[in-house]
Amino acid sequence: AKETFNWDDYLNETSSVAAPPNCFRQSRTPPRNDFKIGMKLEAHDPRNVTSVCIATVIGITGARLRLRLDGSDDKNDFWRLVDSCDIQQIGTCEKKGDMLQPPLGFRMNASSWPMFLLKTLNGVDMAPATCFKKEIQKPLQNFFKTGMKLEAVDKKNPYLICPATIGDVKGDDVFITFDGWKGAFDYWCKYDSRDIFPIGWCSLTGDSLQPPGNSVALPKTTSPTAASQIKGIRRSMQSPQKHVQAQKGRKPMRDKCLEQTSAPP
Ligand code: MLZ
Repeated sequence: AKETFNWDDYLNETSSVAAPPNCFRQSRTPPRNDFKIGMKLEAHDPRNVTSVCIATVIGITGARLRLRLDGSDDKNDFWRLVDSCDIQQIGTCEKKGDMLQPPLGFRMNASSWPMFLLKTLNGVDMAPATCFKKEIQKPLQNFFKTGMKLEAVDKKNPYLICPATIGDVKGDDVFITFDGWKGAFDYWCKYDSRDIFPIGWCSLTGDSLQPPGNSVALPKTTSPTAASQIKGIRRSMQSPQKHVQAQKGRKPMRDKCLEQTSAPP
């Protein structure tokens, strides 16, 4: 899907602007991902953030890790950037005089936790300190403006990063709306969320940016100019691949019909 979506064309077609990089709490050059699958680390339990647990790297995607807490099930995997402050080297917790905790929903009897932990840490492939990158400072204030485009994690499908638009701004909060999904995946977050990225992020990290969805939410009262703009966008979305390529020398953004509403997962 990566080749089929092009930000420059999309910004043109939607007459919109990208959110400038200084809006985001993300390093300008995405941090290098030096982790390997199977490595273990300490992570804050997303369901119980005051507890620090042992986690295993289950997958690697761009600058993010797919993590699973040891002793938890396979239904609660979560994704963290390699420069997230939610993850640290094994031993950090103990150094601070804290204790490693069983994850929420520990599969076994609570009394078996000490033995489980001992076994888990025995002969483990610990992620070395060099894997953990420093989280950058957050921007001094919320610089986002309504209408700016960005790349954002779909919280309902957190392995996906998708084209999005700032739908609203309130104080330190921003409303993330996903292009072409009629609001089904939209959410509010803080401007310094680690789940939102400047455009071009995925192409730098090697993540595959999802193309926008197929449904265009039409404004209730459509001005003649907006109407013709939408028609233009629709035309470019509907054009068969060969036709668009011949015409503009690029690939279409999507091949399905716009009217077709894709169901949420
Ligand atoms: N399972 C879903 C994924 C939708 C992802 C949308 N992201 C904004 C579907 O294909 O319907």
